[in-house]
Amino acid sequence: KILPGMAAERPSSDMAAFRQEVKDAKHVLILSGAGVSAESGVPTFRGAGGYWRKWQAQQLATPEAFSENPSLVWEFYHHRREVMNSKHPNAAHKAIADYEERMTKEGKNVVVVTQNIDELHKKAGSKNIIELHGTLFKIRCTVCGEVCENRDSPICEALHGKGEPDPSNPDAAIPAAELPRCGKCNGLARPHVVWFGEGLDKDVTQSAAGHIDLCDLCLMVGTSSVVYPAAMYAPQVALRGVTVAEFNLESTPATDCFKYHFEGPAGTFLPQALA
Ligand code: BV8
Ligand code: ZN
Repeated sequence: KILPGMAAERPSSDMAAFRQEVKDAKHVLILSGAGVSAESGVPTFRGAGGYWRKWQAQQLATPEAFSENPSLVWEFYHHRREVMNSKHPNAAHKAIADYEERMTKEGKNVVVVTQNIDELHKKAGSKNIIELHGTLFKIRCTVCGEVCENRDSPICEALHGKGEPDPSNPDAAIPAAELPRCGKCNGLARPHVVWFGEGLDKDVTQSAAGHIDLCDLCLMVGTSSVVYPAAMYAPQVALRGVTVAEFNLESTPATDCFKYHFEGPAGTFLPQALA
């Protein structure tokens, strides 16, 4: 779809031209989705990786699913936490972190606004990160609201060895009393992530909005642009007439809004673009 005032021609794939814009930029917004972690072996939400047992993520990542069956939802998140024990940042995360380090030394600004909850940008050394949808490694009390970091593996005894993705695995049906509990009031704890139907933290959306309004270059890496409000951010930047470059294996509903589209693995193209 061509938004008003947008260049109507197809996005460019001229890396040399884009690299020149990277050199001139002073405030860079890097938006990322599951695709930036794909080459680290972290399953994306689409395609085969998008299933756990017989469900898709968006059927389990909801407050309704959690209140109906907290044990099943905790198995899902416990599994995703455990998976991260053996996953590491890939060349795309590293290129982004190295670029931020260089730009900071030159007094310039780079911020990563990620939809991912896997903390791989952090592990790669990125400092200026906004986690739009929270993180796998924080839990929040459903009673008193206490948020705390939790990297325990397993997060609790009852989940030890549970959460295997194969559909033949029976649901663990863990009693709520044995699920992760709040360290302060012993209330039932939940993953500190944003589920479908839940609003994003207002401080998070406000700081993201600041970068959307101030950036002079935007990269959109490994996202299918289907989940809102994150899917609106890059088109909003493009509407300001600021250059947006999309890095993805395929075109997305947002591709035509952007000045550049680099089709291929982020692990290949980001190091080229940001070197
Ligand atoms: C809200 C955390 C309101 C949890 C996530 C109908 C129309 C429009 C909107 C809606 C609608 N019905 C409902 C909505 C709203 C809903 C929404 O957008 N739904 C979608 C499905 C239509 N949004 C919400 O509910 C949001 N909240 O609107 O609240 C409100 C407001 C105020 C007050 C109260 C309520 C909350 C959404 C957040 C949900 N949480 N994650 C968890 O992870 O478990 S979303 C989750 O899915 C991710 O965080 C991410 O955002 C999304 C998946 O998208 P991607 O990251 O893009 O991943 P995906 O697999 O889809 O794509 C990967 C891409 O990478 C692909 O394009 C692929 O080609 C590419 N790729 C793969 N490999 C590579 C690669 N690219 C480069 N290199 C590679 N190697
Ligand atoms: Zn509590």
